[in-house]
Amino acid sequence: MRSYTFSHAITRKPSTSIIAGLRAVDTGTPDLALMLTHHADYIAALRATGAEVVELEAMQAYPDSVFVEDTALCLPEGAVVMRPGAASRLGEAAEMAPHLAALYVDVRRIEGDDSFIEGGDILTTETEILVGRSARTNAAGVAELARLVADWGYKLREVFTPPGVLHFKTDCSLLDGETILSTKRLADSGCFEGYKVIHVVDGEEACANSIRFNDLVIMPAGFPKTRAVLQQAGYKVQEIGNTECAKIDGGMSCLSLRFTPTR
Ligand code: CIR
Repeated sequence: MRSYTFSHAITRKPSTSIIAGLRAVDTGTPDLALMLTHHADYIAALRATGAEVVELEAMQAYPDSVFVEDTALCLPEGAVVMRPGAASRLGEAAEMAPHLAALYVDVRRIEGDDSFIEGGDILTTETEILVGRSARTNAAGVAELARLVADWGYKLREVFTPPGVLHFKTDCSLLDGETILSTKRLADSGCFEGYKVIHVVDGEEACANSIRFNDLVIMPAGFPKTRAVLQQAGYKVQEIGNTECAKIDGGMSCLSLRFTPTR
Protein backbone atom coordinates (compact mmCIF):
# COMPACT_ATOMS: atom_id res chain seq x y z
CA MET A 1 0.00 0.00 0.00
CA ARG A 2 2.35 2.65 -1.31
CA SER A 3 -0.18 5.45 -0.79
CA TYR A 4 -0.06 5.31 3.00
CA THR A 5 2.87 3.19 4.12
CA PHE A 6 6.06 5.19 4.35
CA SER A 7 9.62 4.68 5.49
CA HIS A 8 10.46 8.42 5.67
CA ALA A 9 9.11 11.86 6.42
CA ILE A 10 10.63 15.33 6.21
CA THR A 11 9.53 18.15 8.52
CA ARG A 12 10.83 21.67 9.11
CA LYS A 13 10.83 23.55 12.41
CA PRO A 14 8.63 26.65 12.50
CA SER A 15 10.61 29.88 12.86
CA THR A 16 9.89 33.10 14.74
CA SER A 17 8.71 34.58 11.42
CA ILE A 18 5.68 32.25 11.64
CA ILE A 19 3.67 35.24 12.89
CA ALA A 20 3.84 36.57 9.30
CA GLY A 21 2.44 33.31 7.84
CA LEU A 22 -0.21 33.67 5.13
CA ARG A 23 -3.84 33.36 6.20
CA ALA A 24 -7.25 33.88 4.64
CA VAL A 25 -8.76 35.38 7.79
CA ASP A 26 -6.98 36.81 10.81
CA THR A 27 -7.92 34.78 13.88
CA GLY A 28 -4.95 35.80 16.01
CA THR A 29 -1.18 35.51 16.16
CA PRO A 30 0.26 31.99 16.29
CA ASP A 31 2.06 31.23 19.57
CA LEU A 32 5.45 29.80 18.55
CA ALA A 33 6.12 28.02 21.86
CA LEU A 34 2.82 26.14 21.69
CA MET A 35 3.32 25.44 18.01
CA LEU A 36 6.74 23.92 18.77
CA THR A 37 5.13 21.62 21.35
CA HIS A 38 2.50 20.49 18.84
CA HIS A 39 5.22 20.07 16.21
CA ALA A 40 7.26 17.84 18.51
CA ASP A 41 4.15 15.74 19.25
CA TYR A 42 3.54 15.40 15.51
CA ILE A 43 7.10 14.21 14.84
CA ALA A 44 6.86 11.76 17.75
CA ALA A 45 3.67 10.31 16.24
CA LEU A 46 5.35 9.84 12.84
CA ARG A 47 8.35 8.17 14.51
CA ALA A 48 6.12 5.93 16.64
CA THR A 49 5.08 4.17 13.42
CA GLY A 50 8.71 3.20 12.75
CA ALA A 51 9.46 5.86 10.12
CA GLU A 52 12.67 7.83 9.87
CA VAL A 53 11.92 11.56 10.24
CA VAL A 54 14.34 14.16 8.86
CA GLU A 55 13.93 17.39 10.84
CA LEU A 56 15.10 20.45 8.92
CA GLU A 57 16.18 23.70 10.56
CA ALA A 58 13.80 26.67 10.76
CA MET A 59 14.00 29.16 7.87
CA GLN A 60 13.45 32.71 8.99
CA ALA A 61 13.16 34.03 5.44
CA TYR A 62 10.08 31.91 4.75
CA PRO A 63 7.29 32.34 7.33
CA ASP A 64 5.25 29.42 5.96
CA SER A 65 8.16 27.00 5.54
CA VAL A 66 6.93 24.71 8.35
CA PHE A 67 4.35 23.57 5.77
CA VAL A 68 6.83 21.45 3.82
CA GLU A 69 4.15 19.46 2.02
CA ASP A 70 3.62 22.28 -0.44
CA THR A 71 7.19 22.13 -1.76
CA ALA A 72 7.22 18.67 -3.36
CA LEU A 73 5.39 15.55 -4.45
CA CYS A 74 7.19 12.44 -3.25
CA LEU A 75 6.49 9.09 -4.91
CA PRO A 76 8.43 5.83 -4.57
CA GLU A 77 10.04 6.32 -7.99
CA GLY A 78 11.16 9.91 -7.45
CA ALA A 79 10.28 13.37 -6.22
CA VAL A 80 8.97 16.43 -8.05
CA VAL A 81 9.84 19.88 -6.71
CA MET A 82 6.78 22.13 -6.91
CA ARG A 83 6.36 25.80 -7.95
CA PRO A 84 4.19 27.28 -5.18
CA GLY A 85 1.55 29.73 -6.36
CA ALA A 86 2.03 31.98 -3.32
CA ALA A 87 4.82 34.42 -4.27
CA SER A 88 6.22 34.47 -0.72
CA ARG A 89 6.60 30.67 -0.85
CA LEU A 90 8.20 30.17 -4.26
CA GLY A 91 11.74 30.02 -2.85
CA GLU A 92 10.84 27.31 -0.31
CA ALA A 93 10.71 24.67 -3.04
CA ALA A 94 14.31 25.22 -4.15
CA GLU A 95 15.40 24.98 -0.51
CA MET A 96 13.81 21.51 -0.31
CA ALA A 97 15.47 20.14 -3.47
CA PRO A 98 18.85 19.16 -1.93
CA HIS A 99 17.14 17.32 0.93
CA LEU A 100 15.18 15.27 -1.60
CA ALA A 101 18.32 14.66 -3.64
CA ALA A 102 19.92 13.15 -0.53
CA LEU A 103 17.22 10.46 -0.47
CA TYR A 104 16.24 10.06 -4.13
CA VAL A 105 18.17 9.40 -7.33
CA ASP A 106 15.43 10.92 -9.48
CA VAL A 107 14.42 14.48 -8.52
CA ARG A 108 12.44 16.40 -11.13
CA ARG A 109 11.15 19.96 -11.14
CA ILE A 110 8.10 21.95 -12.21
CA GLU A 111 9.87 24.59 -14.29
CA GLY A 112 7.48 26.57 -16.47
CA ASP A 113 7.36 30.29 -15.70
CA ASP A 114 3.56 30.09 -15.89
CA SER A 115 3.25 26.78 -14.01
CA PHE A 116 2.13 26.92 -10.38
CA ILE A 117 1.34 23.96 -8.17
CA GLU A 118 1.47 23.26 -4.41
CA GLY A 119 1.65 19.86 -2.73
CA GLY A 120 -1.44 20.62 -0.62
CA ASP A 121 -3.51 20.31 -3.79
CA ILE A 122 -2.28 16.77 -4.50
CA LEU A 123 -3.90 13.60 -3.13
CA THR A 124 -2.09 10.40 -4.10
CA THR A 125 -4.27 7.31 -3.83
CA GLU A 126 -3.42 3.70 -4.62
CA THR A 127 -4.57 4.05 -8.22
CA GLU A 128 -4.18 7.69 -9.27
CA ILE A 129 -2.96 11.16 -8.42
CA LEU A 130 -5.75 13.69 -7.91
CA VAL A 131 -4.75 17.34 -8.31
CA GLY A 132 -7.14 20.14 -7.41
CA ARG A 133 -6.89 23.39 -9.33
CA SER A 134 -7.02 26.21 -6.79
CA ALA A 135 -5.84 29.77 -6.19
CA ARG A 136 -2.34 28.21 -5.81
CA THR A 137 -2.41 25.50 -8.50
CA ASN A 138 -3.13 26.28 -12.15
CA ALA A 139 -3.77 24.30 -15.33
CA ALA A 140 -0.18 24.70 -16.54
CA GLY A 141 1.18 23.36 -13.26
CA VAL A 142 -1.16 20.38 -13.36
CA ALA A 143 -0.27 19.63 -17.00
CA GLU A 144 3.45 19.79 -16.28
CA LEU A 145 3.12 17.44 -13.30
CA ALA A 146 0.99 15.04 -15.39
CA ARG A 147 3.81 14.78 -17.95
CA LEU A 148 6.47 14.19 -15.31
CA VAL A 149 4.63 11.43 -13.43
CA ALA A 150 3.29 9.68 -16.56
CA ASP A 151 6.85 8.60 -17.11
CA TRP A 152 6.70 6.70 -13.80
CA GLY A 153 3.39 5.09 -14.82
CA TYR A 154 1.01 7.33 -12.83
CA LYS A 155 -2.42 8.47 -13.97
CA LEU A 156 -3.15 12.04 -12.92
CA ARG A 157 -6.72 13.35 -12.73
CA GLU A 158 -7.41 17.09 -12.58
CA VAL A 159 -10.18 18.08 -10.18
CA PHE A 160 -11.24 21.35 -8.55
CA THR A 161 -10.67 22.64 -5.04
CA PRO A 162 -13.92 24.31 -3.84
CA PRO A 163 -13.90 28.13 -4.06
CA GLY A 164 -12.60 29.74 -0.89
CA VAL A 165 -10.83 26.53 0.22
CA LEU A 166 -7.04 26.91 0.32
CA HIS A 167 -5.96 23.48 -0.91
CA PHE A 168 -7.66 20.33 -2.19
CA LYS A 169 -6.43 18.45 0.88
CA THR A 170 -7.74 21.14 3.20
CA ASP A 171 -10.99 19.24 2.63
CA CYS A 172 -9.95 15.59 2.29
CA SER A 173 -7.49 12.88 3.32
CA LEU A 174 -6.65 9.36 2.26
CA LEU A 175 -7.60 6.79 4.94
CA ASP A 176 -6.59 3.58 3.16
CA GLY A 177 -6.35 2.06 -0.31
CA GLU A 178 -10.01 2.65 -1.07
CA THR A 179 -11.31 5.14 1.51
CA ILE A 180 -11.24 8.92 1.66
CA LEU A 181 -12.22 11.22 4.52
CA SER A 182 -13.89 14.28 3.02
CA THR A 183 -16.06 17.25 3.74
CA LYS A 184 -19.50 16.95 2.23
CA ARG A 185 -18.94 20.08 0.12
CA LEU A 186 -15.96 18.46 -1.62
CA ALA A 187 -17.41 14.94 -1.93
CA ASP A 188 -20.60 16.43 -3.41
CA SER A 189 -18.55 17.62 -6.39
CA GLY A 190 -18.37 13.95 -7.42
CA CYS A 191 -14.58 13.79 -7.50
CA PHE A 192 -14.40 10.63 -5.36
CA GLU A 193 -16.62 8.40 -7.47
CA GLY A 194 -15.44 4.79 -7.12
CA TYR A 195 -13.96 5.40 -3.64
CA LYS A 196 -15.54 4.72 -0.29
CA VAL A 197 -16.06 8.13 1.37
CA ILE A 198 -16.35 8.85 5.09
CA HIS A 199 -17.74 12.33 5.68
CA VAL A 200 -16.40 14.55 8.44
CA VAL A 201 -19.24 15.35 10.83
CA ASP A 202 -21.03 18.67 10.16
CA GLY A 203 -19.33 21.48 12.06
CA GLU A 204 -16.02 19.57 12.13
CA GLU A 205 -14.89 20.38 8.58
CA ALA A 206 -11.48 21.53 9.84
CA CYS A 207 -10.47 17.94 10.62
CA ALA A 208 -10.77 16.82 6.99
CA ASN A 209 -7.06 17.61 6.76
CA SER A 210 -5.74 14.53 8.53
CA ILE A 211 -3.20 11.95 7.36
CA ARG A 212 -2.94 8.19 7.18
CA PHE A 213 0.67 7.42 8.06
CA ASN A 214 1.45 3.71 8.39
CA ASP A 215 -0.84 2.29 11.09
CA LEU A 216 -2.03 5.69 12.34
CA VAL A 217 -4.64 8.20 11.28
CA ILE A 218 -3.20 11.46 12.63
CA MET A 219 -5.89 14.08 13.07
CA PRO A 220 -6.08 17.52 14.70
CA ALA A 221 -7.34 17.48 18.29
CA GLY A 222 -10.80 18.83 19.08
CA PHE A 223 -13.08 16.98 16.65
CA PRO A 224 -14.56 14.25 18.85
CA LYS A 225 -17.50 13.29 16.64
CA THR A 226 -15.39 12.58 13.57
CA ARG A 227 -12.76 10.88 15.74
CA ALA A 228 -15.47 8.50 17.02
CA VAL A 229 -16.62 7.77 13.45
CA LEU A 230 -13.04 6.89 12.46
CA GLN A 231 -12.48 4.75 15.54
CA GLN A 232 -15.74 2.90 14.95
CA ALA A 233 -14.59 2.24 11.38
CA GLY A 234 -11.52 0.53 12.85
CA TYR A 235 -8.82 3.18 12.38
CA LYS A 236 -6.16 3.77 15.03
CA VAL A 237 -6.45 7.51 15.63
CA GLN A 238 -3.80 9.80 17.12
CA GLU A 239 -4.78 13.40 17.89
CA ILE A 240 -2.27 16.26 17.67
CA GLY A 241 -2.86 19.85 18.81
CA ASN A 242 -3.26 22.17 15.82
CA THR A 243 -4.60 25.41 17.26
CA GLU A 244 -1.56 27.48 16.23
CA CYS A 245 -1.09 26.12 12.70
CA ALA A 246 -4.84 26.47 12.15
CA LYS A 247 -4.47 30.27 12.60
CA ILE A 248 -2.43 30.28 9.40
CA ASP A 249 -4.53 27.72 7.54
CA GLY A 250 -2.24 24.74 8.19
CA GLY A 251 -3.03 21.21 9.29
CA MET A 252 -1.77 17.66 9.57
CA SER A 253 -0.84 17.01 5.93
CA CYS A 254 0.96 20.33 5.45
CA LEU A 255 3.53 19.57 8.16
CA SER A 256 5.35 16.72 6.42
CA LEU A 257 6.49 15.13 3.20
CA ARG A 258 5.81 11.39 3.50
CA PHE A 259 7.46 8.83 1.24
CA THR A 260 9.38 5.62 0.62
CA PRO A 261 12.15 6.26 -1.87
CA THR A 262 12.96 3.22 -3.97
CA ARG A 263 15.63 4.83 -6.12
C1 CIR B 1 -0.27 29.12 3.22
O1 CIR B 1 -1.23 29.88 3.08
O2 CIR B 1 0.44 28.77 2.27
C2 CIR B 1 0.05 28.61 4.60
N1 CIR B 1 -0.25 29.62 5.56
C3 CIR B 1 -0.70 27.32 4.90
C4 CIR B 1 -0.28 26.19 4.03
C5 CIR B 1 -0.99 24.93 4.33
N2 CIR B 1 -0.50 23.87 3.55
C6 CIR B 1 -1.23 22.84 3.14
O3 CIR B 1 -2.45 22.83 3.30
N3 CIR B 1 -0.62 21.87 2.45
